[in-house]
Amino acid sequence: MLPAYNEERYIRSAVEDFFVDGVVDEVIVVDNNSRDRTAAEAAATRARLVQETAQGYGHALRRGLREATGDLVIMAEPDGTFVGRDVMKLLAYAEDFEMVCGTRTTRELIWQQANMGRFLRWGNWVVAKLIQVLYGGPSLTDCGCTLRLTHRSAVERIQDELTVGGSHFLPEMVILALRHRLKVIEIPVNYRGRVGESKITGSFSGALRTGLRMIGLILRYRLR
Ligand SMILES: Nc1nc2c(ncn2[C@@H]2O[C@H](COP(=O)(O)OP(=O)(O)O)[C@@H](O)[C@H]2O)c(=O)[nH]1
Ligand SMILES: [Mg+2]
Repeated sequence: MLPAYNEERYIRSAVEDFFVDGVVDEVIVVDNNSRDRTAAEAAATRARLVQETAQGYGHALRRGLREATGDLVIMAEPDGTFVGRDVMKLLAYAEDFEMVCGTRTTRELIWQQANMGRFLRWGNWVVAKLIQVLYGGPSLTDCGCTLRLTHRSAVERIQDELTVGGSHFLPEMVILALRHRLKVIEIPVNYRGRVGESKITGSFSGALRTGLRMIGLILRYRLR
């Protein structure tokens, strides 16, 4: 499932890349009010196109989680940063875990053009450790990796409790999974350079704002 906001340049390639032969049955593109040709480009692919009008990364992903019909639901981004064949790595753990999260902070898998410099890498790591420590999670080293696999049954357990519509959505999913005692694991995935403009972590202020919102969310859930 691919959330898309103005991703006309890569959406077609992304759909093809994630239609991994023999394992992926359905690709859903959630168009989130794109003002470019994203919807038209997606309509020309084998993907199922749905329109989410509530604007935001979290809104788009939550819609995708509701739309997906398969037993295993994989989220990714249609911007060239993730590699379709990494789906196989997620699947390798899907038998033993209900949520398999990717991490983009493994040095060997950060490509040269990737937007994962020292600040983002350590920032993601620190916020992930906060989740790990406060919620008794497995080893977590990235709080913001969209590429993850979740069993349909696990999605159904947490779906109605998801509240975040913005860019800080991902930690909420993990926290709810851990609170429901679902089996969660994190594994290294490739992280490449982006095609098109980054709308969240592309600027220092955007990354900082998202990070602070994540920390606020993580602390608030713990105090409840
Ligand atoms: N920022 C943002 N991204 C959205 C929205 N709706 C869907 N998306 C998608 O969410 C993903 C993350 O955004 P991106 O610009 O790649 O942020 P980055 O990964 O931090 O560089 C992309 O696939 C976007 O197309 C939205 O309203 N805002
Ligand atoms: Mg991205």
